[in-house]
Amino acid sequence: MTITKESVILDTDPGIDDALAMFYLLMNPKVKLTAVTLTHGNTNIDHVKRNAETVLHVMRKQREYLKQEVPVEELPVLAIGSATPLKANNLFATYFHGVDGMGDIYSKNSYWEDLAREGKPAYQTTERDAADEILHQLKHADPLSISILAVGPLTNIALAYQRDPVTFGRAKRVVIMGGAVDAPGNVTPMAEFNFRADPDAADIVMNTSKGFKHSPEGYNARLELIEQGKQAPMHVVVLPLSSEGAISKEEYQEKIVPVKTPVGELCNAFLVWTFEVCSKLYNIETLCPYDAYTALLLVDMISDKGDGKNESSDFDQNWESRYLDLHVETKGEYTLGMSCYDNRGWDLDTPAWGDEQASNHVQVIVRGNGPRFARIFLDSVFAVSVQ
Ligand SMILES: [Ca+2]
Repeated sequence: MTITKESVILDTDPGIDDALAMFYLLMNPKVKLTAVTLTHGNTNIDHVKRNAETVLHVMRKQREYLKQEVPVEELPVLAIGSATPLKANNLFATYFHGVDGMGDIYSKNSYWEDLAREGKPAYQTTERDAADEILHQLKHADPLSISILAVGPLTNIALAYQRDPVTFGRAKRVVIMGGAVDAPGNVTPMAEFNFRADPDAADIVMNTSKGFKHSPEGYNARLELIEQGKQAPMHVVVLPLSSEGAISKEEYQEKIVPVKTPVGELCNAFLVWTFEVCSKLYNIETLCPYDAYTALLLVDMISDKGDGKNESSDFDQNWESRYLDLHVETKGEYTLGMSCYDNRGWDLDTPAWGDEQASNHVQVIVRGNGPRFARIFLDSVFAVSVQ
């Protein structure tokens, strides 16, 4: 059986759960990770860059350990992106990820920083910034063949759209970890961190979904628009906050702590911090690596060619979604970054935000399968290498 492999650009702010998502994607046989584009977010862009480099070098070490060789031209491009949100002030999550964004691993052990100095390639470099790299890759690939997975604030994605909306529309879909829909926020009562960290960018990206139809007709209409050099509506998928996708302390101790591979060593170095913080801040003994959970969502969507028809039932069996006219609050004093939609029902006489033609059409995931995620994630990133 041939495996359907999809090109994926990961936009990310590592970040602990970002690092876990990176490892999951780098090891996944269905994914060809063509770029890792970096944004401010969990910590500042300099720390984010160092962390991404560390993850990619640890992945190089993992390949050496497993005696796998990947030619340099097949390694992902690493592109540095925006240091600040479009309009808002920077918001960091160092209380959760540590000042360095990785649970203060560098101050405890210089090994992690020294890895990048070994002089061996772990990624491809570019002079382009993140938004330009995204556009460059979309322009030079078949239309609707590259997916974007965005697991940080959406600044780079919004910039790519603003710089060239026609080329941006060539992306097959953009799958986003973000927003709190029908649930409280995490960084404020109303808002989830990634949407709150750049609400203007998040709203711009939601707006790219206007006119999207997830059907064979919708797919063909997108292709036609692209062929005519026109802007095509974007398939925007949002995985909002939920309590699903958790890894328990027991699973961590059983499946991760004993793992002595390069990937296991790094994850253990930062997860010690994470479980302490979860216990101290939230009085919970579980970790919800939302970014990795969203990476699984993308992998489950790969069998969909973009026309709403899944060849495998992984998505249909494990995820439930609704299409919402979703917007993001950009001006609120108490509600900045809030996910807003009309939950009074669709059959009202007046459209929710005044103009029915202007409705967004965002696919929002309302249910997943947390235990399945924990099993798949732990098996694919850690179990293969337990010695
Ligand atoms: Ca993230």
